[in-house]
Amino acid sequence: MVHWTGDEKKLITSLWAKVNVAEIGGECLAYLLIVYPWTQRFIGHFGNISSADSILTNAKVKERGKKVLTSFGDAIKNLDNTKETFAKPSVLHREKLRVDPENFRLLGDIPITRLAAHFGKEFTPGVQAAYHKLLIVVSHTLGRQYH
Ligand code: HEG
Repeated sequence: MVHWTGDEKKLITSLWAKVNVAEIGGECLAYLLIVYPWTQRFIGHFGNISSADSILTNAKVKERGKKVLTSFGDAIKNLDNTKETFAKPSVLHREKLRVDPENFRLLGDIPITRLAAHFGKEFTPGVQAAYHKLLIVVSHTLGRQYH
């Protein structure tokens, strides 16, 4: 099981309190769909996603992205038990959605780039390292029901 120091917990939760989940969530999912276009096959009826611009402004992309980032927030509320937070979503992604867990890792790297863009110098190497660790834990935990 992963161990979080008190310092890491503090760094993560104090930045998270300032994160606009809807805005950054929408950006993260849009990035995933633009940078790794094969992930578009999972999203079905989203209307116009024919260009980077249309993806970045698509209301359904924003809505779904918010959902995913909200679940990161749930993990942050319960850092010592991410297993519990992602037990059901893990089964859902494997059995119903059939998402290759490699994709979780791809999505995991993107929030780092968006948080850096939004928070600039406030996203210090210490905060970034704590978030990087969190994202690896999230993608690992979400992939747990695959093994
Ligand atoms: Mg997944 C639904 C979390 C990556 C495809 N994803 C969801 C839901 C959550 C979630 C919480 C909603 C479940 C529900 O409504 O009960 N997803 C989640 C996380 C990550 C992730 C935390 C991050 C690593 N998802 C991910 C990736 C893909 C994907 C990489 C595809 C490439 N997710 C996916 C699809 C749905 C969800 C197709 C169904 C959404 C729906 O039908 O509303």
